Amino acid sequence: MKKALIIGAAGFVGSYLAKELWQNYGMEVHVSKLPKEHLEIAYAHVHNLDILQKEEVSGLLYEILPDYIFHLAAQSSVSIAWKNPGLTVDVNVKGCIHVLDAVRELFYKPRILLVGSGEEYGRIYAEEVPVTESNHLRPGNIYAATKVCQNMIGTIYAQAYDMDLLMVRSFNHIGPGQAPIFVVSDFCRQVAQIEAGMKEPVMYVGNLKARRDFTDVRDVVRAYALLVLYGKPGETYNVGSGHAYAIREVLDLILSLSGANIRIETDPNKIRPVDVAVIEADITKLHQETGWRQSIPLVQTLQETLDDWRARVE
Ligand code: A2R
Repeated sequence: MKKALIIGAAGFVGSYLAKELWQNYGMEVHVSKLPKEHLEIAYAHVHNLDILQKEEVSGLLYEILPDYIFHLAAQSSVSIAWKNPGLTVDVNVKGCIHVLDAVRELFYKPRILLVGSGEEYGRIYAEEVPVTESNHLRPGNIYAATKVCQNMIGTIYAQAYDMDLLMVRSFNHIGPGQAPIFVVSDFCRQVAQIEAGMKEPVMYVGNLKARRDFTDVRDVVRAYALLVLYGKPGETYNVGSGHAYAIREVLDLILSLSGANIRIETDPNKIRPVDVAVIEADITKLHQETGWRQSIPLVQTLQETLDDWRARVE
């Protein structure tokens, strides 16, 4: 039985990935969380780990001896990265180096997937859409810059130390359970609160013109699993739907799922200092090498995310 370790599993993606690996691949699944976090997954072994402590990373790897390592741990909020760039650099760059060095020092070569972001492309010119993996990287925020750095360091480690390491640039992933600092979850929470009479019937929104590539988190973790099985070492893969929607279109879809009469207002706090107009993935490489295709349509994800918030606000 293959063993998988998911580092940083108490966030949005971790438990979905654990389920995918256990249910569809029969792997023995180990997950790590920060000591302060709470995480219970019936079919996974849960471990405490702070990736800023290199010895802790090495200790856990020797304890588990995983075949596959999924590195999800990150300070993944763009807005928190503006407020706390130092922490974001520490966790996303230094923490990643700790993981890579700990793996490099093992007596065998597990396969590692480093999870990056579509934000790494930053400003994408019209003629570059949809964006391929070889596109220029022009990160427009601190979070994106740290993920570019992670990708570059990963590429160097793969070459210099012949490590079995792959990287992904994941575009916006959405679904039930996501924190409301992300746009779809935020909108669904506001609608659920309005429906429950907990909030005036006004939605506060940021930049509605930005176009983003949204994929259901369950499709995203399916891509991660396929990539550790079929991807090529040293390579970077876009993971996205291949289609960008304006935030306005997403908002309208969510509103169409609710009977409530809702007014829209702009909240200046939700407008980011630098925003990128269009982010859309070219997913040819992922599809050609793994056969992956999006399977869950956007409207289904929005419906399930809204229903999840309806249950949570109750
Ligand atoms: O920041 P927190 O308290 O929410 O904890 C996050 C955790 N994390 C750490 N884990 C170990 N050592 C650290 N020093 C450390 N700092 C933060 O990593 C959180 O529980 C987890 C990452 O989960 P999320 O932020 O929810 O990311 P998500 O959506 O699961 O995405 C997974 C990956 C991330 O690398 C994103 O940047 C990328 O996909 O898009």
